[in-house]
Amino acid sequence: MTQKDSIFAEPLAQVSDFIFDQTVVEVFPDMINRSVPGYQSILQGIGQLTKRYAQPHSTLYDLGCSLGAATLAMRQQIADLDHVDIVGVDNSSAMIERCQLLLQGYRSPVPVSLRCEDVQHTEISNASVVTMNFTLQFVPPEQRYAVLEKIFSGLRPGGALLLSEKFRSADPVMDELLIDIHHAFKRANGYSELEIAQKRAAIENVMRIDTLATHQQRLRDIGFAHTQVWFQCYNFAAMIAVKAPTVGGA
Ligand code: GEK
Repeated sequence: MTQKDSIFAEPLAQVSDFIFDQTVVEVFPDMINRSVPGYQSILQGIGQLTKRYAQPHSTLYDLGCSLGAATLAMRQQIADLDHVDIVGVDNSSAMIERCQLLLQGYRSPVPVSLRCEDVQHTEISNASVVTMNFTLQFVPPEQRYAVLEKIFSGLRPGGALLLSEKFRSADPVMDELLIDIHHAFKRANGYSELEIAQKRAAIENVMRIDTLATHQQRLRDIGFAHTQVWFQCYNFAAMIAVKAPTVGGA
């Protein structure tokens, strides 16, 4: 079964930038469950929202799929739709290889194809649901608009983007509060001060987070007709952005 995450348990002479390699793959389910408040609730919500927004004869995307947790949550809800398939994308080959293996353990009429590539290069077309569950935060900030714009163009009318992100508060006092209570959450889940501090140092260059206002403004600027935060716990939030249905309902 899944191993316990102890990657940052011993003092490191120098903390390198975090990468999603084989070591991370081995502990990933434990790591994400103990680090992301509400992770399981968000997966459940992704399933429910997929059920509402998935359209027959369309493709669903899970961008930054890791070990396929969101892919599975989506797939469970669309088994009765005609001609749907899911594309899972991750730029870590270690993640994609393990994801492929894990998916083989589940039966479903819905085909899933996995691609090892940067989401910046993923072509999106005929999409009804696109999920980015804690992935956009790893895309360089200056590339985020282009990635989201490409998703918007590839969505069918009435389609939805499900975007979950760690965020920062624009108010420095409140930001400190959110960071503190998130660290308390990690401590309560068994991470030591050393683990929390070293993980923070490893991630700070690779994960540059936006405010919720930045996210929502960008989604509106791109053209999404409706946006809403549907889940928040501390500095973690899940949003939905919906592309307007065509007038006349086509
Ligand atoms: C889940 N969604 O369990 N292109 C493709 N993949 C990327 C990129 C990129 N540019 N940058 C990072 N990744 C999952 C959890 S984890 C979140 C997502 C976390 C991949 C990276 O390899 C990793 O697998 C994933 O995005 C982020 O529902 O660990 O905080």
